[in-house]
Amino acid sequence: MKKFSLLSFLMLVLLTLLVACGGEETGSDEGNGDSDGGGDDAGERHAIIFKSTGNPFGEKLMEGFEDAITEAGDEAILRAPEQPTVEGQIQIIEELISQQVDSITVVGNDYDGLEPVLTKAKDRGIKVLSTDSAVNGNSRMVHVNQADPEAIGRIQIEAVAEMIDNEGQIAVLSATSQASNQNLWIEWMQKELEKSDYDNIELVEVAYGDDLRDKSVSETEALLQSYPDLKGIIAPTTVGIAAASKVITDKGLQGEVVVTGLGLPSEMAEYIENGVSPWMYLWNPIELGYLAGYTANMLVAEEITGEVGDTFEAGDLGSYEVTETEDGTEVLLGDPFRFDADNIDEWKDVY
Ligand code: RAM
Repeated sequence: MKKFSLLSFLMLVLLTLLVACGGEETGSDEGNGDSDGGGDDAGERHAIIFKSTGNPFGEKLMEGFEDAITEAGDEAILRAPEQPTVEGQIQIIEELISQQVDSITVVGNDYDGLEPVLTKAKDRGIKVLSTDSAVNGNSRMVHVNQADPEAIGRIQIEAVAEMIDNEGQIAVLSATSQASNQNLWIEWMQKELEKSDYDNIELVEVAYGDDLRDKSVSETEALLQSYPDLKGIIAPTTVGIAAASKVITDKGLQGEVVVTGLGLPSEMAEYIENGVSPWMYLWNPIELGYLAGYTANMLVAEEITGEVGDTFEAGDLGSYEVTETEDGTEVLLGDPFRFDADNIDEWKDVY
């Protein structure tokens, strides 16, 4: 009897310690998983890794992701390397694997480069998905896409063409040369440019500002210096478009060089108002993050598998379906939205 009580006591101590340790690892999880409709267990840990730190678009995306995860009573882990490199993301993913998180959502700095580490994560039972900048079909279970890449690419050429009256030199100021989202959009821009409507438009260079503000500024300055007749810059990155617009404004080149592309209303309002960027496009980064968080939760709850035909309700965002892409599957948020002088006021305080 005495022996039994000692054993029971030791087991109780061990159990208490285990619960305490578990609590520390999972942070301040509260509530249970019922509110997400997925019926999963509470206390899951869902991680998202953006391209790099200090990008306001990434912060909004992660804010939406965190909303979806905390609404479900789970813990969101928000990470990003300091520089937008694949190595930085690999290191973070290795850490998350050893922490045995339940899901990893990655905004890929490289399409193929994360495959070995993401395969390792999947082999350990972690649900893996990408959003915004896709990783390849072997690396992910599903991609949460902002909008159709063809539409995103083509509308930016249509926009710049209209702004420069279908004539003159244009350049692209992108993010990193490996970013799969920008690279895909640029491919569609190039396809759009093959149309005879654009015979008098010449794409002179694709420059890379790496989604770093200072590098985007110096790349814009270099473009202006190399191509004195440049008429337009397309920056399919929120960091690039704001940097390019600032350079054009500071140099007093309004009316001579136009800027368009993909921008955050909060960062671009002044340049839409001063005419440097007559209009631009984007989607709601908070909603994109929210949809990614919801999808991660659905995968962990095994409500979906990421296969074609899976359907689910993502809270206030409505219903979604998993569809096929060239090398995998995706969930699509919606259409890109145009921001111009008529509507920028409504959006500049939202994101
Ligand atoms: C930048 C990032 C992001 C992209 C937006 C449009 O903030 O490169 O991946 O989707 O721009």
